Amino acid sequence: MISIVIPTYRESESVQQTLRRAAAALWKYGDEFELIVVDDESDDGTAEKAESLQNELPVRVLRRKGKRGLATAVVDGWATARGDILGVMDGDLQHPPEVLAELADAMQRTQADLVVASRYCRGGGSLRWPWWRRVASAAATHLAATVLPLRLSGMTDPMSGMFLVRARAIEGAELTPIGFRILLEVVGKGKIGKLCEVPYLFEKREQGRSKLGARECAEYLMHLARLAWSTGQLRKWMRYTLVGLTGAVVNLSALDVMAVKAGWPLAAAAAAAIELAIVYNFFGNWLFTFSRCPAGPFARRLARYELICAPGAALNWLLTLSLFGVGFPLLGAAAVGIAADGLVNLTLNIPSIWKIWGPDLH
Ligand SMILES: Nc1nc2c(ncn2[C@@H]2O[C@H](COP(=O)(O)OP(=O)(O)OP(=O)(O)O)[C@@H](O)[C@H]2O)c(=O)[nH]1
Ligand SMILES: [Mg+2]
Repeated sequence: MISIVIPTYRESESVQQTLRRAAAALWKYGDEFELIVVDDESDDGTAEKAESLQNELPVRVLRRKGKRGLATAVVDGWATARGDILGVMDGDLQHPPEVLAELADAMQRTQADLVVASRYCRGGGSLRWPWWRRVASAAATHLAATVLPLRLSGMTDPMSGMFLVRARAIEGAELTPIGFRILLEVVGKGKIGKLCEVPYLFEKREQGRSKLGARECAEYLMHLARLAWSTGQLRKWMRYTLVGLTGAVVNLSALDVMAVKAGWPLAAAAAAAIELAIVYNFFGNWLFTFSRCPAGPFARRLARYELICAPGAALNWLLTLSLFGVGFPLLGAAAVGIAADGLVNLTLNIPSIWKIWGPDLH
């Protein structure tokens, strides 16, 4: 049985159509299902409108009193669910309800534990969304992938609010999300083996009002930080930072020895020092940060690491040479280069860099 939770707050204009279309899609799919509307005391009659469909559709309405929050509404809804497959979707028609059938079909076909409707995999997208929402969404997605690279590896849309998960995958997991993002909590705390994604087009909101604001953004950051801690990725982050900092010392010392003490030409010394630091970082992270990662294939992993680090390394080299050229002390110039290199990798490359030490590290 499939249990779909639909969290609502002031969605009286769209809730009935959401329920009718969701039910039609799941009837067509063929499996038994229930739709659970979780409403937080909407004062526009949302709950009543949903309840009025209870005789025609398999709908239940859970009215929460004195509580707010999308993600906790989903957890409370799932707690009353009878299905072995749990799901969630918005009640404002931004998630086309017909996609539910595609998710169910994909789960059955692939036997995945989690099937996510994604805007960012091939074929997905957002319709008529203002540019600033697109940028904010992409930035928040990248941030999540950067903070939790191991858990979110292979997932293009970790912010998605539409997905199905097998109940057994989150059985016993204590889900205590803050704010809007329930999927992060599921992936962070559940035992998700196989993941599958289905592309979909996120619609523009036509009715009602958005509940996403500054407060939800702050809660998102808090939620990410808490998940980084509880999934152990914060510890890995600390180790990764330590390797990076000692790698900077390797870079600076090698430059000093080669350029100053041994008198190598600066361009060659800087390149060699940077390369030495890259190799040091690779082995440092392999042994210290990701101590349980699989050993091989070694050369390919190192080659991939070198490739991803190349743009940052080139910037490092250029800055070292040009700043020294305009009068900076050599090690000062190199320190600026190293900082810029680190920043490039931190902001753009963490998800792909961490993958190098194996996709199944936790
Ligand atoms: N029960 C419950 N539902 C909520 C709450 N906040 C939002 N929702 C519902 O969660 C779904 C998503 O919220 P939206 O405000 O549409 O968020 P969004 O889709 O990210 O943002 P927009 O694109 O601006 O609509 C909708 O069905 C809302 O009614 C809440 O505090 N409690
Ligand atoms: Mg919405």
